[in-house]
Amino acid sequence: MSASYKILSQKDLDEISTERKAFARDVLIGLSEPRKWIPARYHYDDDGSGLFQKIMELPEYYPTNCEFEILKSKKSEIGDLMEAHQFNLVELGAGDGVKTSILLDHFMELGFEFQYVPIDISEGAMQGLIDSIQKKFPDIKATGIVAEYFDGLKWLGKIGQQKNLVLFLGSNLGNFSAAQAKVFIRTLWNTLNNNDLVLIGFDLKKDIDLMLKAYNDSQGVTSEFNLNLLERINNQLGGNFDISKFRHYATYDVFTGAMESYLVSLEAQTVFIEELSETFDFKPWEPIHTEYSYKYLVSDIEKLARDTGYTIEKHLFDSKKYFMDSIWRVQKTESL
Ligand code: AVJ
Repeated sequence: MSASYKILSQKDLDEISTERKAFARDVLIGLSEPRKWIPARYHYDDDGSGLFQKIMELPEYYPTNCEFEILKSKKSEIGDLMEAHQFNLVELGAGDGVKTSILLDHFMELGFEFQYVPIDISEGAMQGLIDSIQKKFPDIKATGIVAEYFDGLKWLGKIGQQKNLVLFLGSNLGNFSAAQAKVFIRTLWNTLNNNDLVLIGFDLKKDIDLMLKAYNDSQGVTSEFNLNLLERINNQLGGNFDISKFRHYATYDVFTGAMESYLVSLEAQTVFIEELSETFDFKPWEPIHTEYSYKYLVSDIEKLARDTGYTIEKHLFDSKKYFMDSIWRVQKTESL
């Protein structure tokens, strides 16, 4: 094997420490509040991203299977919308890109000249993605960006007047509250050009038992994924969480329409986090909130599009109507 190099610049090092500092700050804030919480985005260190890839292979985790079906059966409807055959195919929260490869394959067949720009917060996931893309599609031009969504959008805003199709698959938007989702989608609108397209995956409201099963899988992978947050605190911030003294708990809030995930302390305990020089007390059965996954009605989705300056091109459903990929067009005319 030939030697391989990795050169880290001061900028890379700054970024590593700012990401760790942001994590430390958010953990300090979240664990100091009377209702303890940790932002969901911290699930996705390299280990967590790997565990989420395992979740996507679970039979109970229907969103992935549904979106696969949609992309496979509706890919030509998506291709038909790309009148300009030169564009950037931008993907927010790309992960392993397995679903996206259906579209990459189709667009290659159609002879489109596009650049694939996956954006993901995990460098490990990005490395895996770029490797598999190069293997499957040696002719695709791809530029991977390791960044969180808003920083990724800043980059997108700088690339100028090119036509863009932005993918936001897998109900990643579901982690945002209605207010946060609106801000995010409008920020996306700001960075895009008139007539650009976005394709957003929404998990739809459905039978509650099906949703509960998807977030409480029989193999315990979702539990591992959630508990990995505490491992990450131990590894990156010098915490001394005993993982066996917490359990994963996921429930559906019928008022807000969100699946909610928690880590529940099984006994009275005190945890020390070196990086914060701070201890945190847990009462028996005290929860840490770790995630919202909002479920939508079609009417909620249409209102969100209207309120943020898009027109709806197409709603693409799976055969069971559990999930929807909705395609919107950026509208920047005087009529707004
Ligand atoms: C990656 C945010 C779409 O909310 O369904 C899966 C993450 N959490 N199982 C979701 C997740 C527990 C997932 N998203």
